[in-house]
Amino acid sequence: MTLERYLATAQDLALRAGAELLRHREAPIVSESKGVPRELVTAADRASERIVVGGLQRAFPDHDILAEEGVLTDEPASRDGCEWLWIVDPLDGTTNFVHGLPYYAVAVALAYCGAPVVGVVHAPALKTTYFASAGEGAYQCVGGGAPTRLHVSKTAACADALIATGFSYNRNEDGTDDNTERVAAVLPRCRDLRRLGSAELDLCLVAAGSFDAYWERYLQPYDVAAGAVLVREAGGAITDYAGGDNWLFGDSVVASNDRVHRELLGLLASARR
Ligand code: 2AM
Repeated sequence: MTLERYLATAQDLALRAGAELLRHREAPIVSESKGVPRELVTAADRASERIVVGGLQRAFPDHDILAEEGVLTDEPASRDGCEWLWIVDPLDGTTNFVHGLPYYAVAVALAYCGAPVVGVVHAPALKTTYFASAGEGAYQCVGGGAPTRLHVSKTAACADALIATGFSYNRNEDGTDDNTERVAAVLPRCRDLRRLGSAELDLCLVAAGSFDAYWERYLQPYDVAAGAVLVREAGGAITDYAGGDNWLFGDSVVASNDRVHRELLGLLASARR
């Protein structure tokens, strides 16, 4: 199975969609709520999605597509069945985009039999593209330069780790884990915490060795699929909070350089909820 053509198409579409996002940033941004308080959508999300999904439909008419805004697509019949499934976040980090922070990205992943095998995360305002495909390693390109190979950090203990997390839009809903207890459990035991606001970029920064680990709940497959390929190809680990494999379609994600994984899982589990 050669993934080269899939990776090249994903890179091309992510770059074109990223240019569209930058064009939208030049005009005032109008955002609407998606129904869940805080969760925003803009014309830029939809325009980016049309570019990526339209391009994928033309290039690979037999493949299924799961895209955040569903502009050109319906929910695929099966999300984790044994076929090719493209997973697209046209604008990950929408809140950053709306507020003028550069941590947002177009994320395009391809999964085979429910396992992501190609991932591209393009952050146009950072002029940085992260990409990986199964067995071929993880890379970043800055400013259109030559790709450089990525490796996770070698940090061996949470006490020396810079760890990222996020807070879900639905954190005020009854019975929802708002992450404050887990922050209270990890913060005293790590070097420091960061909250950048783009799950895909958080994962890429684990792959790049800047973050030693990352955790978050209530994400969707399009928030994590592409970055997960980067983490694994850079030598890292990705699991759910229980240390199992249900991180893509489940409701919790922990990614790390592998070395601090078990300790971080223990800290997260020690939280009061
Ligand atoms: P978005 O920017 O594409 O909406 C911030 O914590 C990160 O988590 C972002 O990647 C954001 O994706 C995602 N996120 C936060 N809450 C979410 C929710 N309830 N459902 C899906 N994605 C969520």
